[in-house]
Amino acid sequence: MARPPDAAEKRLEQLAHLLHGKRRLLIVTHDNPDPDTIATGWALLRLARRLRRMRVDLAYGGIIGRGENRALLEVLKVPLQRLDELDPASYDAIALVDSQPGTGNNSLPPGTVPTVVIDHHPLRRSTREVPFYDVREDYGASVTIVSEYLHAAGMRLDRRLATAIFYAIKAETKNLGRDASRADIKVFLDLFPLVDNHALSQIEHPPIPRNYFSMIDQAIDGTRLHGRVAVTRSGEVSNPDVVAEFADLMVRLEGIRWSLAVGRYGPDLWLSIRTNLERANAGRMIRRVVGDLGMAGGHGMMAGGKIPDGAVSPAKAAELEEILCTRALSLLRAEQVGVPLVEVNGVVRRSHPARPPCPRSGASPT
Ligand SMILES: [Mn+2]
Repeated sequence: MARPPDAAEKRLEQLAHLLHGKRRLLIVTHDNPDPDTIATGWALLRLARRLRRMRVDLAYGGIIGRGENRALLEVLKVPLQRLDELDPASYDAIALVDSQPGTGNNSLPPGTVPTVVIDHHPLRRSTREVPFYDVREDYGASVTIVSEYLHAAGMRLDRRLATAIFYAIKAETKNLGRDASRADIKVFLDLFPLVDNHALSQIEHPPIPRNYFSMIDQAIDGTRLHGRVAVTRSGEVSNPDVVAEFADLMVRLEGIRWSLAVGRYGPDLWLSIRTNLERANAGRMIRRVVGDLGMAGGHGMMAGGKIPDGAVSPAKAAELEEILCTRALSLLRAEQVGVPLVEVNGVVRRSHPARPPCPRSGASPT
């Protein structure tokens, strides 16, 4: 769907009008922020400061797990703060980026109606109450939306911000190969000459902590193959991002079309779905898998979800994992009984007693 070329200018005017008279803006990313939400928030921070003389802070909830994301913040010196160290009530405007109210994946106090929402996930009803929202489901990255505003405002980007935006589009769309739109490609190409390639390389190849390899070991151990579907039950993970990393890893396995990864972090159960089928809808799939057990959302080829308090006890976690895996496998019309990912010298790799295969061998398909 083509937009008139002046669409960004109009939106920019509306935004400037809305922020008129405001003194403090708080921009909030989604929890366990990824490069897209971080870059969107940072770009919006710069834009808001340009539009209005106001104090603008950028904050996140959850934790920053992936080494790449930690490197992004460090190398580019992104001014991202912890939300629990700020008081949302002391701001007269709040912006939510790459997320929407009521999704359960941001740490705004419940009932908070933001002034601004910028996102590319499916539009939610509660977002219609937000004074300024720009939600474009056809965009591969939220940061592309704000980049169009920066362009319309005639702002020149410095190398740090340009690199952050470029990397966000690169990571979110897997080098433009996953859910990328023409708009994403345009911003990506426009920014290419401005990128700090040394910084980008440091971000994409960060030092790996030793426990990363234990996590890989855990993922391999907990993976069963059900035809073209890989299911990973990783047990406890060191941070929620790891679950998405497992799903990313397993969907690369030859012959695999879908991957589902489930992991326990704190009291919650986290899950991620990936597919390499370009016409699939991973977002719809994960919502059907999760149902009313928790919250979930996503895009065509990637999606994530969470079952709050789904891991308060190992027994409860195991029961829920069973339900989620069984649902996913039947929705994908895959065999309920899988085979281990790795065999050593023809011997099936040991299975961690805390992580039974999904579902337990011999379970009858439902
Ligand atoms: Mn995004």
